[in-house]
Amino acid sequence: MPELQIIGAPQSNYVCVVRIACLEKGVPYTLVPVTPHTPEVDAIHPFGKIPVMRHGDVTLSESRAICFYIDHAFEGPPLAPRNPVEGARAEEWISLVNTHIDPLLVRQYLVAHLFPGTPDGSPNRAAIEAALPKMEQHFTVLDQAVAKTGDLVGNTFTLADINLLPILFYMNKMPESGAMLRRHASLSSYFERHMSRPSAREAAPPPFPGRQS
Ligand SMILES: N[C@@H](CCC(=O)N[C@@H](CS)C(=O)NCC(=O)O)C(=O)O
Repeated sequence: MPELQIIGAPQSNYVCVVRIACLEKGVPYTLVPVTPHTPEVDAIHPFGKIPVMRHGDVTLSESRAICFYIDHAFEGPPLAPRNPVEGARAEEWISLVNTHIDPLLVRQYLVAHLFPGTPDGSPNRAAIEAALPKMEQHFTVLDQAVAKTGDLVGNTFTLADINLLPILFYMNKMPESGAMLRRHASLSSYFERHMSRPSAREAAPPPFPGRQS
């Protein structure tokens, strides 16, 4: 069996997603920790984004496609439910996370803290303040979604949860979003419980180079 390579910096929430997927499935992998737009990445992703994957002759970009491959090419517990309704429900959440939650919570809010582009490197307060009211709405939606069973879909940990967890990991670290998380009791206990999974602990994003947290 050829080596499965997950290519991308471990600080990326999407790299974290595919690493958790490998660990939950029980698939051994090697992490190649490179940043976006490096030759290893550009050779596979048409827009140079991470993660990308290499497994023998198979190369893939996009976290959802990589997770599909991990879930279907290997033995192990299903990451996405095989039941049509629950499978569709998981896809619904993955899409909501990728097209709504990540753009607001990560690309707008987190980036305004970590890569603000301000002259003195201080957080971009305008971008943060603009994000907060919309984030409150997102946190409420997620809080209600996990209130009943403690999972996004059914009562098991699925690929939908795997997609959300790395984003919550970063939200927990930032001041406004950390306080927001703690104010949403169901989401907060969901986060604490799933972060204690061995897969989530092993794949947790390390600090960005040159930063403390
Ligand atoms: N839709 C992609 C998104 C991947 C993505 O946005 N990766 C970020 C790192 S978390 C990236 O490569 N950013 C560099 C860029 O946008 O140029 C996926 O699901 O894999």
